[in-house]
Amino acid sequence: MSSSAIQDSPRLSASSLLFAHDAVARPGYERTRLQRGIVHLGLGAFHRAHQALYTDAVIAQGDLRWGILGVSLRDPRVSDVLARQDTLYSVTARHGDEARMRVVGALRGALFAPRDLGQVMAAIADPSVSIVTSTVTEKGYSQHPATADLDIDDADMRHDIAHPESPRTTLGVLAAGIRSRPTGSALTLVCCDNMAGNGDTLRRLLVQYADLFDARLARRIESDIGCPNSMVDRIVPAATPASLDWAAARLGLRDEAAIVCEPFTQWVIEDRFAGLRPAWEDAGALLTSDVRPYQAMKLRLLNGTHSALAYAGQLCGLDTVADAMAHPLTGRFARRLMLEDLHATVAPPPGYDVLAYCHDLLERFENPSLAHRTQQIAMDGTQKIPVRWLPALRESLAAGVERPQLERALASWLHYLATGRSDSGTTLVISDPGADALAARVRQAANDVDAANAALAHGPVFGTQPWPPAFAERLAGHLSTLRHGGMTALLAG
Ligand code: CS2
Repeated sequence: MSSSAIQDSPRLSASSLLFAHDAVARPGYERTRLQRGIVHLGLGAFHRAHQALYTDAVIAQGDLRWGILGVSLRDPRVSDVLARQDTLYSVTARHGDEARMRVVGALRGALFAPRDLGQVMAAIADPSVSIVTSTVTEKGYSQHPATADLDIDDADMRHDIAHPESPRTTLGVLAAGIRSRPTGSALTLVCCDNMAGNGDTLRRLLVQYADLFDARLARRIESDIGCPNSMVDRIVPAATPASLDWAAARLGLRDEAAIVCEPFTQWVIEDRFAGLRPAWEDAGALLTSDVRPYQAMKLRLLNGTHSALAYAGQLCGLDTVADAMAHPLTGRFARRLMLEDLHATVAPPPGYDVLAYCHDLLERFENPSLAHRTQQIAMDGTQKIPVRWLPALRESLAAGVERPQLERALASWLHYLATGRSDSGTTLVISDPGADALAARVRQAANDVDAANAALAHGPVFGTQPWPPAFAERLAGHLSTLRHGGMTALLAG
């Protein structure tokens, strides 16, 4: 199909779905009978390609209670696009020449919280909703980076504390909805963001927030609301004009919310629900009593290596993860970081072969059909690095073990933040609200040793415990190498 024909294809909707290409799987249930059992906060591509698909599979097995009301909190574009498509969208799992496309019907509505706040709060308050899932990114939980407690200095949080009935933040919206729920109606919040102890963190912050204006609500959240920890995994790059055109040609319809992602998917959830839940295990999720080993394995090995590829890729002018994996220096760096440094810090979850897991990960990163941009993963490093790299580094240094590749990764991130330029001089787009303060410390230092020490003393990222002087010296050495010879010098040898 020519590109103008692709642009002009009819738009995906409940009525046009009939005309989708035959190979496309579609909702195997009557959508008009779907009830609303889940509210989801953060309607980005990840949710739509992950939790929504597990739920879609449960619904397709005949349990029609679990339709999802999707809520965007920051940007109305996705909810508006979905609303125009009768909340239908396609997901294509793609690796190399293999591609499987399905149209997902699990969304029962798509709202934009700042505009549709009353409806959002009413849905969270509705006793027939027994689950609220969230993917609002690490920075979406109003957590103070230095203290890990509620960030009461944040402007939106200050607004919510003063006006809890018209909230702007994730915590504010959740608390306002829960406050209006009839007592005794069980609710579970399933946090699906990449944070260690994500459910515990959400509960703690929500209780701290509620305590500021309604102590009874805080006690109720503490005792009645389920907050299981969960580990989520699927590589889901942001859509691009090219991926939307590719999906339209395959679908035979224009889908402005189309997702192209990897085939792999994993969801491990603690079985600590307060009330009803979909039988997600029938769709492949693992329900377990302790998710921490799975979280540590995934956050360190997958996300840790991803972040390293992102900064190395940005500095070397490599646009995608697959490009960075294919590049001799950055590809070798990623393999060594994962297999030599990070692997050694991970305790295997029950029955897991962590080395096999690593090799699968490397193959997933090499997937040539995903345009997973290094710039996307490089975002919000000040939120991600303390979760992905620093626990492994701290533990190793405390045991007297050096992690040479991880230390290089850390230096490359600081260099990226401080210079804002690739090795060839291209200006990089850095998107991280917490970055300026850290970058300024490195930039203003008189020499590399001061720069390393100043960075490590930045509590919001590196914590308040001192770091070993010998480690700071090695970091300074890497910063100097980077200044003089860029990533090629850092990764050579
Ligand atoms: C990535 C993750 O953007 C990022 O920071 O590391 O989104 C990653 O793709 C997912 O966690 C994979 O499950």
